[in-house]
Amino acid sequence: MKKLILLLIIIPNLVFAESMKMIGEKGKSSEIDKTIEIKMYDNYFEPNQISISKNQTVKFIITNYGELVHEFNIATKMMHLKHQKEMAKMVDYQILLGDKIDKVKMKEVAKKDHSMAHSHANSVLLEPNKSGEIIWKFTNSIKLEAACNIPGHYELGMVSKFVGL
Ligand SMILES: [Cu+2]
Repeated sequence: MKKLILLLIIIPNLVFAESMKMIGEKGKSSEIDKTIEIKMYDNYFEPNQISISKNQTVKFIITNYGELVHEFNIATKMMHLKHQKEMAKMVDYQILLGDKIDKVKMKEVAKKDHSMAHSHANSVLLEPNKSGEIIWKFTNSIKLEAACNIPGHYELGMVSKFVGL
């Protein structure tokens, strides 16, 4: 029984690690091939298309010029759709407040629900007028897009396609 429980804990994490590996890996600052500036508005990114080559390490400097909280998350469309459910939960928990992130509450809730911790190397979540950085190495030829998964934003077009992989 103990083994079974252990497996049940390990398997979802392995699956997660696997899909994360599929989209690439956290890049090293000593290996940056190019830097791309991303501007966030309500509710779109500039640029909405990003050229990447396989095995490039890219530093993204992301700034939120909008009036709402936005996310920049590098993943497959499938992963984004899954992630949107977590984001909806963050709104339910009142962690996401339109133009604010309640970080105290986020920490509190994350103790019970780890999906709410929201610290992955492939994404940043930014309040208005804040900037963030991601260094990402694109190790695979796979269809990727950067998206904001805050409820409604993706549907409104807050997505930027990666081309060239
Ligand atoms: Cu957004």
